[in-house]
Amino acid sequence: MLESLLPYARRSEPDWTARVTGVREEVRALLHDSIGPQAAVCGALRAVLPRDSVVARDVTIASSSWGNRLLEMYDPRSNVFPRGGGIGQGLGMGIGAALARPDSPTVVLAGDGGLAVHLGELLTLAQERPPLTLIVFNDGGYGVLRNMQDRYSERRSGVDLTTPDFEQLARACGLPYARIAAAEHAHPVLDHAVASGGPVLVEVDLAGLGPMKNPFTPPVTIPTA
Ligand SMILES: Cc1ncc(C[n+]2csc(CCOP(=O)(O)OP(=O)(O)O)c2C)c(N)n1
Ligand SMILES: [Mg+2]
Repeated sequence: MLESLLPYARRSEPDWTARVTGVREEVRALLHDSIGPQAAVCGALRAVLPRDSVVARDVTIASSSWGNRLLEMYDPRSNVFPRGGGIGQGLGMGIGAALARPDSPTVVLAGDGGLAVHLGELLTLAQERPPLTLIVFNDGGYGVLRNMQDRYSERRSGVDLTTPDFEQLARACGLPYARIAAAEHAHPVLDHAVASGGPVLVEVDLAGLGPMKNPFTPPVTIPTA
């Protein structure tokens, strides 16, 4: 079969690999730049995590903008994301992964809104105490929907939510807590949390950390009246 195709085979462009590598680097640099201070969280995560760590992600801006794109993954089995797009499952999936792989630290990326949907899983985390760092990106609501409403509609509705005090919530559950409120906190906080060998709730205070260059909106079509 292959032999019969040989007469049609052509040498690929000699600099093809270099061009592809160049485009990849360019796209990654653009993305890195566009996510502003969250790039520090992305970089710190990869720096402190072993290559085989599971990173389970809920459907939050941190996942859609960089966790699913910029954060390097080395094995499909460490790459856990709910393709159906439902919010709230990230922590449960991460706990499952962490209990299945107790020798490697697991990280969960969740938004404050998504975490609220399955908040009871915090108690599972507190009970089972796997080596899991739960990073909650707190922007006080459904950030991605807020961005879409700000861009495409005249007013906001149902997107600015009551969010718990995560420090008190963690304390009530007997979970260690740490906060990232500036880019320079990312590395030491995550290093400490991952090295602790147990569960930690890390809150990313997005108001403190600062905005992305462009508010993230997903590539979806909005139906018009
Ligand atoms: C079960 C479910 N309900 C609603 C939605 C619609 N939805 C998609 S993203 C999102 C906002 C999630 O908020 P949060 O977890 O705080 O992440 P943020 O967008 O603020 O980063 C919502 C409500 C969904 N995907 N799944
Ligand atoms: Mg949010």
